Amino acid sequence: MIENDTIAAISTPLGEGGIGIVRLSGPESFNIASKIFEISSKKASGFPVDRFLYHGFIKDFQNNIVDEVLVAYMSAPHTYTREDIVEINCHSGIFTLRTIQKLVLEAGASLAEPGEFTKRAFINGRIDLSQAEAVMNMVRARSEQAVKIAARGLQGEVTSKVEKVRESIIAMRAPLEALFDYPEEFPEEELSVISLTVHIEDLIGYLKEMLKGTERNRAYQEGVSVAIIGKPNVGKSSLLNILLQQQRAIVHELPGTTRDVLEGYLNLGGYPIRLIDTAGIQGTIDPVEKQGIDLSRSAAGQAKLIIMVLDGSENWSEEDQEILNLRQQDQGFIIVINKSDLKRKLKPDIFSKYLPDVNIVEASALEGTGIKELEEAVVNQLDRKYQAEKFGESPIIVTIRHEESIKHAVEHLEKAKEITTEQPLELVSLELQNAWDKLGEITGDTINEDLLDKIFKEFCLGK
Ligand SMILES: Nc1nc2c(ncn2[C@@H]2O[C@H](COP(=O)(O)OP(=O)(O)OP(=O)(O)O)[C@@H](O)[C@H]2O)c(=O)[nH]1
Ligand SMILES: [Mg+2]
Repeated sequence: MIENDTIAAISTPLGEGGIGIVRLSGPESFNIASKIFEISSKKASGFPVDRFLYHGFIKDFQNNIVDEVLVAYMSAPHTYTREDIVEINCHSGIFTLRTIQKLVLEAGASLAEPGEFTKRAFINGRIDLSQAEAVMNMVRARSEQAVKIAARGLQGEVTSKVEKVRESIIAMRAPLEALFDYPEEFPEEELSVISLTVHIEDLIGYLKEMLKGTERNRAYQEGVSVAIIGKPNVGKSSLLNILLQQQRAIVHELPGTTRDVLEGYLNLGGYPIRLIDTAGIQGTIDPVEKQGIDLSRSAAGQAKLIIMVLDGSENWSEEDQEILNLRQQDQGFIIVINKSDLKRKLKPDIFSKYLPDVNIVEASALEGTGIKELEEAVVNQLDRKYQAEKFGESPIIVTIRHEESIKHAVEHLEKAKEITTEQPLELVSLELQNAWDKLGEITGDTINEDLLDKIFKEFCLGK
């Protein structure tokens, strides 16, 4: 599966910045780069010396200077892709980066597909598939916790656990296979079915342990959506702004100010949070407002946690009751009684009646009181939802793909365990083989080309 062409792409974000990098990988990397790179020092003997930085200029084919750059050449196999790599460090301007990319393509490179550098690292055996996915998780990490989980994945923690189980499966299958191949030499009576069953049970336990905390790790990695809902004018947008510490949404004394779903990102207790402000929910005949309210309902439906805002200076209403009914069983839920700077009208008995166990925070978005308490309530609810144990001791399965493979492997092992008592042992061996295959999908050892392509397509360009 070794690919032979030389690929290139801009590997840093497209935007103004100190440095931008155009990266090449493949056997022609150096030849291609040298067509457009003019080294400044005439004394640079032996160019290119492996892993040295060379100062010089990128020139187009009409000999015009495009940019002043530093170029590094790294020879195979000790590189990210295990191929020859050239990195052109230029000034990070969109036009400069694009021009240099265009020049290397004209000089013979082909444009890398998203994730193709990492795919080559996988194909060439430098990393396995779970490590490649950890690379993507690292790039996307939006909190300290997410970085820690990705770093553990990068070091091959998932792989080593999975490989341990796969080795045990091989060890279990060996006597079974010997029995099928040489029945005279290995009489069936000598095979301990009981010890086989115990072994399989151990593996099932080990794999199930790996699945614990999956949802939480995914929450750290992918973030959690939290929707702020409530009647018009209760202060939802004011709360969004104060939590985000920026004027993200328009706040106005007129009810029905927010018409669309707005969102912003923040970090609370290690959770990257997508905070969603919604249009105030009420009965309306205005078609635009109606559409906004439909969006509010659907945002509420998709959120992991709902913050329902009430205006403490008003009484509980039927509309509040309707909004309360949007809450689903598996969602976290917090009530904010806002406008606590005003005279309180909302009667406390309403909560004992409708919301006996609910988490209530009193706040004033105007004066900034109760916000810390609200943040703590959010983290508490998420910790409870994801059963956060002490971080670091937990397993690190993050992706749904890994989770599915492990679950399937467990199913095969459970089948294998069942049939050990009934025989035939050929079927036990087959189920063990299936479990082994399923686990191999995690490391990429047993995976088909289409799935591989699908995984790497999700990577960003230049990675
Ligand atoms: N006194 C007081 N006024 C507040 C407080 N929070 C918000 N307000 C005011 O209430 C009005 C409505 O605030 P918004 O944040 O726009 O309310 P909203 O819930 O987003 O309203 P819609 O977008 O119309 O659904 C504005 O005039 C705010 O200044 C508060 O804690 N105390
Ligand atoms: Mg609003």
